Amino acid sequence: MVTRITVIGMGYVGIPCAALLADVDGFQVTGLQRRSKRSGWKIDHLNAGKSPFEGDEPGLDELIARVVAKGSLKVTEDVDVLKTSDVILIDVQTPTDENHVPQYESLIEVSKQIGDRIQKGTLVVVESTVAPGTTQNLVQKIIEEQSGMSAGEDFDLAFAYERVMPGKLIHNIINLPRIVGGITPKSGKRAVDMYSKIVKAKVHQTDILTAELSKTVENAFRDVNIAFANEMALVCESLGVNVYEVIDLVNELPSRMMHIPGAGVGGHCLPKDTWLLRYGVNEYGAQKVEPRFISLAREINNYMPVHMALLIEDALEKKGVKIQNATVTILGIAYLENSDDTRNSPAQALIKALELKGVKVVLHDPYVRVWDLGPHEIERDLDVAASDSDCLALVTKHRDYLDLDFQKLGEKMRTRTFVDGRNVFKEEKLHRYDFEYRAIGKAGLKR
Ligand code: SAJ
Repeated sequence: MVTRITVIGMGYVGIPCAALLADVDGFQVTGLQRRSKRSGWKIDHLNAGKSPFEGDEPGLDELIARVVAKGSLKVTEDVDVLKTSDVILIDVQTPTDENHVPQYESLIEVSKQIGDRIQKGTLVVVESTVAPGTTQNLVQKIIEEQSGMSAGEDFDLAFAYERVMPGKLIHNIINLPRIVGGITPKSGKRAVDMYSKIVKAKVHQTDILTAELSKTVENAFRDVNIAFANEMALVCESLGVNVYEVIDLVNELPSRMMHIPGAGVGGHCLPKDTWLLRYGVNEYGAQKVEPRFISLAREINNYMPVHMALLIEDALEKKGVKIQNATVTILGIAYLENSDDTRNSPAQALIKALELKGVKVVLHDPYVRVWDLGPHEIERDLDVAASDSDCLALVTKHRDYLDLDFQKLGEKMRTRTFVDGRNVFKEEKLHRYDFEYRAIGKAGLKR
């Protein structure tokens, strides 16, 4: 018997998940994607058997080509596919706004679409990251209202979060343990059985709220760890010590896993999951809680691009260039190395900080194709991006930047300054080419 699975939202999570499920015997998968201006092209692209991602995604290109050729994966914009689905996975974006409130427009819209079309016996699984309490208080309510059915009786409902990151989409889905929370043990078991077909690691079964919480807690935990490293980087800069050496020494102790400081923390998850956690407890909890520790971590991590701008200004001053007259080339617009993903990239905050100081900003990235966060073009040729520039500011550790030719770049630049946001180079090397060098955590402000 064929199981018909619909995956709503063809993004970083929905695509690899749909492709992996489509590779399972007996699973027929449909990706549901709006034909929007920004993402509509993905429908035809995927149906032609091609991955829409520019960065490295080991295994994904071949997998998509294979399952599309075999006919077990197709993508459509027709929501009526929901009427004939045995399983529906929700993989839509859940961003937060400037006040840190989750923007659930997409989640609400697809919940209504599901509620209007769902058949008895269907299993609905929320994979999108949500504030704890959302699956039951929002998704379940909407589906029940629209359909007149009851979750756990007429249809099954679960929350099962992903742990993917760009560059490891397939690897993480297959190899990392999965947490599944069901509205009833039966709903959970159905979801566990499905994931067990694609996940090699353990698939844990729990309740929905515990599963929602573990997702946001694990990312808030990572954010706090990075914030600690960032704060220590600022301390070390001030004292003239290399924080990376300190980290190596600290990490000699078992179970001390000090994280890595840098130009900022981006991505779809870390910058917002703390706020989802806060929203969940205040919206659905018995008492209001104002989480101080994790909110402070957010503040520290958000400061890092601003600090990058100060390091840039300082290096320029040393070379006699006023920041308002400078052209600064940012190396790396993606938030993660060797990826084309720009979601909440620290580069965005750095551009803003620099432009406030009157800087002309030039962007370089070897992978990023779509950048709709400002009027800037992205230059792909490094020599062109460096021409007449007063400063190179490295934000993302793309492999293309690991072996820069400073002699050649220096000749193209107007002023030789380099600000290293990811500990890629040693100060001595830059000095050899007459560059003024600043770096997060080891070569701080000189004034
Ligand atoms: N970063 C640092 N220092 C570090 C680690 C990361 O500054 O020590 C920065 C990175 O440069 C990046 C940001 O933090 O800008 C996020 O990096 P990340 O490695 O956490 O990558 P994400 O956000 O794509 O993925 C994380 C993953 N978490 C990990 O533990 C590696 C992934 O497992 C989660 O599934 C994902 O968040 C998610 O979907 O929540």
